[in-house]
Amino acid sequence: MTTALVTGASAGFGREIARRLVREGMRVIGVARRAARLDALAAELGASFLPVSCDMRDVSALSDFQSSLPASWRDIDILINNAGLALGISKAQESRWADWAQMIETNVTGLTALTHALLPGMVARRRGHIVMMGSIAGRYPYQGGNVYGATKAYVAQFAANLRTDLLGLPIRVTNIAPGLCGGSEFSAVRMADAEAAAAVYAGTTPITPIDIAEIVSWVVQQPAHVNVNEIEVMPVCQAAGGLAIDRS
Ligand code: 8X3
Repeated sequence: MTTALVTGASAGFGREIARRLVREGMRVIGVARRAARLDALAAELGASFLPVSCDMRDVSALSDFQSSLPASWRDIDILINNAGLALGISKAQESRWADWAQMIETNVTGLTALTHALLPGMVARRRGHIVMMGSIAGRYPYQGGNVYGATKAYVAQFAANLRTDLLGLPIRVTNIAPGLCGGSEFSAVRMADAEAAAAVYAGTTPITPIDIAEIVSWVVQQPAHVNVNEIEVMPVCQAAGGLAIDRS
């Protein structure tokens, strides 16, 4: 049976991806900080779901991750690097260092540490698929995107570089770059203000976690010789804007 590990599994994309992969007949290890949320998901998904409470900023726990699992769960076939967050929408010059540091620690360092920990096992077993949750913010600059977008640009380039290093091995790597998504805690966490977060979605029909889970499910179930390098997805109501000019 295929074993997938999903980070950020307690809510939003991660929870929906976990549900979907279990429905597709896989076993899922769900990683998140909030143990109670994971336990609720475990109650829903049963024996096919293993909840593991871990903070993506705890690099030493991530480095030893595999050895901390029950022996029968250690051979991880699919890693869904979903955990990540945006904090703040201020211009760079007005941003808080603590926000930047937390985004880098989670979106870059944690993701990289877990990937580093799981890669050798995938190589030894000659079986694996690493799926990154990137963002359109990693490609298109927008005001207030500063460090969040930069972390997602890292994720996209890390995925591309992994593909290059893994050439010759049957291990796949995919970067998924979603645009405006609703139905998750993303904007509430970013804005720390429920009203401002709700306003992000006013008058829109955003992508949902179910849409993302559908894409992940499709990507990981392609024939073994097919590697989906990257998927960029926006809701129909969103498009890239233009360049900015200061005429003052
Ligand atoms: C989420 C997409 O547009 O809020 O990564 O940066 S966006």
